[in-house]
Amino acid sequence: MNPKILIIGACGQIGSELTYKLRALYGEEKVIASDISYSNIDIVNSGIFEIVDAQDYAAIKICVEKHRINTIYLMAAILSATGEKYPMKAWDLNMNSLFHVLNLAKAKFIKKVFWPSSIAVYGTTTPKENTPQYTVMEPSTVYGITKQVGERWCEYYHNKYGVDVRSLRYPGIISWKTLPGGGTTDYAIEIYHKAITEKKYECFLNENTELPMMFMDDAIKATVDIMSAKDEDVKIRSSYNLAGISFTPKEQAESIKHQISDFTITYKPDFRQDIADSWPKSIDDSCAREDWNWKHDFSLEQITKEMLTQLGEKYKKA
Ligand code: AKB
Repeated sequence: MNPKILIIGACGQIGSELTYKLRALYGEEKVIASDISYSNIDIVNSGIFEIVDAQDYAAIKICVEKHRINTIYLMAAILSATGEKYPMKAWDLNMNSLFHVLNLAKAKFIKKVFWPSSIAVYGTTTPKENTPQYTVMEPSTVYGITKQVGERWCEYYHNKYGVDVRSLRYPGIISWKTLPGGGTTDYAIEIYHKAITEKKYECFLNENTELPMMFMDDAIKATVDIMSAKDEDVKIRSSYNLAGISFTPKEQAESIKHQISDFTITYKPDFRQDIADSWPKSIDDSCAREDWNWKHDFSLEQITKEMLTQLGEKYKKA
């Protein structure tokens, strides 16, 4: 199948980079970017862009029919930290948008769906080290609950209605092009911005909070790989564990100091500490590695080098 793609939530951190990558792979006219507002002017100006509210079934359907879309990447979501401030908003956006897209696939308006899940599906009762694909899942955040419930629905729509839905449990994603919004892992990006602009950073998690993380290039590669994998190789239709590396804020600060020797970090944990404490420290992603040959590339040192170089140039130009 030649993909004709709609990205919902294309202005966000992952949606924007996915838009650039998919356009490079399939051609500009094959990838329609959409979001609820014109919040990322680079994306708006980079090709075909439509205003689409992810909670409006009719609006998504009109866009699908207008552009003869067969594949949707649903990247719109309220993340963990913002979800705790606006629980019902998070529930409504994260669940309604998923049902709309799954129902479009069930009704055969589209053929394929990508929907991101997260390490937030896990909770305090989950084994923390090398967390297995199948284990106890008792998420304690609204975001985590929506992702866990969403996974169940993805699997249900696949088993009951034959919907080709594919999903990954993203760890914290580190990138320099578009800022993240409202996640617990956002500190791991802010730290690089502050290292360049102020040479110091006050971290909202404590120094030994170890979390699973990944560079954006790896996350995009995983997304493209699972979507282009053969149908029979995608054996898990809830969501795949996905891992890159794991580190603490202290370890990340050390890696920054290798390049900016006078960088300093202080710690002032806030409400996000409880969220981070409920998540795994590291992830066993052997199912993804076995089923569709997933492999990450970027180490912490490589991420730090790339982030400081790219952001350094960005701030120089600004
Ligand atoms: C968040 O921190 O909420 C997200 C995630 C891990 O899904 N980055």
